[in-house]
Amino acid sequence: MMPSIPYPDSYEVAAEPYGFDFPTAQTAVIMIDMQRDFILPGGFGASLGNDVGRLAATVPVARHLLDWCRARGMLVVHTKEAHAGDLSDCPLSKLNRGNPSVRIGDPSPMGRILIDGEEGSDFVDELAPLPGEVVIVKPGKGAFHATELGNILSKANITHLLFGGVTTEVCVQTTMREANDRGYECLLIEDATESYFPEFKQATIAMIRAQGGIVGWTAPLSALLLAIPGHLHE
Ligand code: C5J
Repeated sequence: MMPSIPYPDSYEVAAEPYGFDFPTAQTAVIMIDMQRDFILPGGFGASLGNDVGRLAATVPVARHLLDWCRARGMLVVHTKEAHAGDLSDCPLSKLNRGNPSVRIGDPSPMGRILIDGEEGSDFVDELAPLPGEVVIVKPGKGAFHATELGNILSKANITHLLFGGVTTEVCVQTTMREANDRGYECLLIEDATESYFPEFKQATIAMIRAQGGIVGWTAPLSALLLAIPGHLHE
């Protein structure tokens, strides 16, 4: 294999399929859709019959990832899948898909489902954005589609992205693929992401790192924490 050209001032994470080099000044963390509607009992995900406890278990790991990145001055981006109250940004195809008994925009115990500004569409308390952090409200599964994310990352000179959030095979994977096609080097933090379907999570991780990292890299949070010397036990 040809040796890759190193990024200046970068650190290496022991990742799969091989080491992931990242320069902290050009790295952002993107936390995907850690919203009550997907994670808490009584939300949209639970109403579809999913075991939301699987997703809730990632919240402390996701918080650890965010805090670690915050402590290193990295750009922090939070995304939420949410629509305007009049559903003008929700295509009929999305509204009707799956012939659901409850639809986007319908009332629920946490307000109208996946409508921006409603209780259920907001972030779980532990992962609320801090002042100054970027919040992307996205109508699609991918965070680059119909949002300002691409412009924000290029203005900040970001080249590398760390990913956490839910669900692994839907919004996380879609956004990683969008980012990969745009030239970003992407690392998925394996224990900061989850799916309602464990086999889908495992398949997504395998797909990302297949063929020499066709979509990017994956590593557990512990490997990221070890990457920067002197900060082993935060
Ligand atoms: C889904 C998401 N699964 N955030 N959304 O509809 O992955």
